[in-house]
Amino acid sequence: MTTTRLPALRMLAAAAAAALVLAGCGGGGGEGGGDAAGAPAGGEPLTLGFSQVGAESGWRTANTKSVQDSAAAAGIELQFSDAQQKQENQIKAIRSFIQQRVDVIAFSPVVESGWDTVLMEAKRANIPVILTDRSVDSADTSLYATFLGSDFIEEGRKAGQWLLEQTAGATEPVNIVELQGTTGSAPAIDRQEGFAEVIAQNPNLTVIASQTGDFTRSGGRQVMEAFLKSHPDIDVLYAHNDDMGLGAIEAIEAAGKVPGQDIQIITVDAVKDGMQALADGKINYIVECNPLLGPQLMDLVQKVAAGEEVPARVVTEETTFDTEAAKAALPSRQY
Ligand code: GZL
Repeated sequence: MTTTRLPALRMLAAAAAAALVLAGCGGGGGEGGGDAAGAPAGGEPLTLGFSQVGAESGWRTANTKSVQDSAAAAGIELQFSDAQQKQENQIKAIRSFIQQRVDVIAFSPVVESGWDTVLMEAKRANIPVILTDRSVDSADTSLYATFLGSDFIEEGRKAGQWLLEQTAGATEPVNIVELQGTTGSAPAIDRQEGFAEVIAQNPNLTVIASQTGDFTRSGGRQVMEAFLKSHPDIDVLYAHNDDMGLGAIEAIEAAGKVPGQDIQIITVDAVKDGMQALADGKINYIVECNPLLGPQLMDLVQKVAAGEEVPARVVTEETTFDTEAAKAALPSRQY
């Protein structure tokens, strides 16, 4: 687990920006939206403790950059911790943030379960918690102020809907293999649920194998190699993120098959490498999952720190891409 402070220079710049705003000299703006008033009444910048899942995918890298850039733009001092995809590291980081008496804690829970105890400790310490990207399965929703992130079930439905339309009228069985995200994580559970709900409308669509690739390229490649060995008749791959889909493409090509043609591929995220494979015809459809949560997160941080009401749920805007849409979007793609 690594916990990094913003380099002293950036912190000084952030404090200076906050001081300027406090002195009424600073303007609004900055990536965080609104004014850059990241400072509580005392003039000290707000401190945000952020525990990130890890650095497992292109999506995660873009999400981390968005959080870090937005904190700096909003004049918020960021204590950033990379949990390397381990829940125990996130729990340690949250306890450290509590000891440091940060103003707000935010995190993307690597899995849905096992958070009630540490969230109760934050509540007892009177430190508000914001869930970003992924949610938790705690029955007690008073343990966090709000959840900012995508509707993963809807993302799964969008992937299933595209396949349903592509195979309308098919009389032959359509054999699907599925690369699941991290076991126990909200996106893996929900993307599988949404996809299965929609493809159930066509009995010819069957998931013949489903296994976790842990959201990584290497995981996607290894599991796809095994799928190809045990299933010579795969028609479609549904991967819960681009990175696993890109790893699977390596395995498909190594097996002498043509990705996007012999095996149709649907993924989720729409990061640049995935969009390039889509433009090249190796992936057939991508459901976007927007990682640029930083500006909305900093706005929520300032509001909860000021004791303002915030919505219990903030859903991020996102779309879908086919090959033509990917070609059009690539030149201006931010991540
Ligand atoms: C989704 C996010 C997932 C991405 C993966 O919001 O939690 O984790 O889809 C990432 O690429 O690893």
